[in-house]
Amino acid sequence: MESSRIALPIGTALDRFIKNNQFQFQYASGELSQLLRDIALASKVVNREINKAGLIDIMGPMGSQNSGGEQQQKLDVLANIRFTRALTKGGEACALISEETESYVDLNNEGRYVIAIDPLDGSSNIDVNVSIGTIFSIYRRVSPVGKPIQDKDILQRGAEQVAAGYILYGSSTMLVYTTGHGVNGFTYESTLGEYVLSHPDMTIPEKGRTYSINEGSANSFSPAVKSYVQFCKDENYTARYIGSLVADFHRNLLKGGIYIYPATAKDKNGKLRLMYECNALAFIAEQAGGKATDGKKRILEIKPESLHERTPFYVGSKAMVEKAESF
Ligand code: AHM
Ligand code: MG
Repeated sequence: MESSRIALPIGTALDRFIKNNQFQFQYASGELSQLLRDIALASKVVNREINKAGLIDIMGPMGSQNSGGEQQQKLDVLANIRFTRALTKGGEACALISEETESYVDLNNEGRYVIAIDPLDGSSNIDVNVSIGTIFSIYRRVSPVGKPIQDKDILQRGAEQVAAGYILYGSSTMLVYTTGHGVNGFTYESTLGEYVLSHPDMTIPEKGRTYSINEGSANSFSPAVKSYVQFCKDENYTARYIGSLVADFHRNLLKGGIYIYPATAKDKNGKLRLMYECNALAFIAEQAGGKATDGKKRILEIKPESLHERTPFYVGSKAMVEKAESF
């Protein structure tokens, strides 16, 4: 794996980085590179809109619900429009799976890729100026181009991802992605309008001392999860929970830690969505040397039965996820 990486200096612009590493892709025709650029461009537009929230009327609820029956925020809808538009214009993606739409969107083109995206995750944090994120997974279309899109194109296992990433709209805006050759992080330089390489070849510490779980639901955790949380306390670990998956994941990626969203009484399969929340972060975690499971099974091995399926999620430092599993 290492031998196929080109080391580029910190400060390298995303475009150049993508171009220089294009040879790593199995089907190096430039389309995947273009897709990554389309996503990066849409994220800059979303970033600009997020930064204006509070000044113009884009905060607060939309008055409608998403695929999961949750309140859509105005920015959820705006972000969905921005990413859909960028990916439609680009023409490399033939279908789009989004948290914000009930069924997948057929883009009616010759694109060879299928995208699963949560355009704006953690959106309950928008109104209070707390970090939010975008999460995306990229798959190769399986059926021949030109024929109708089939279930097997859409419902692919996470292990089939050819690339995945997230954008964190935080104290600075970052894009972190993998194409299966390690993980690289880029920080947005707003005066240049460019993402620049700031975190090359990211690896997650084997073990950390931070656990992230919504303990407000502790009464309905399984005995195993309760015992693991007690273990974290006995070990004097630090509890950190932002309630924005991308932000919690990113912190743990840099510092070491475990993020858990287990099954609860309210959400029997956990709350998080396999296809556009868990798979991308699982791919990144593994590429960084970490681990992601549903408590028993590798997330990337789960065969989705439906677009919006949920799964319990344990992700982060390898030794910590294995310890949690042992409970
Ligand atoms: P969303 O897709 O509606 O924004 O929900 C996902 C978010 C995650 O970012 C976060 O980790 C989780 O929901 C927090 O849920 P809870 O408030 O139940 O702890
Ligand atoms: Mg979400």
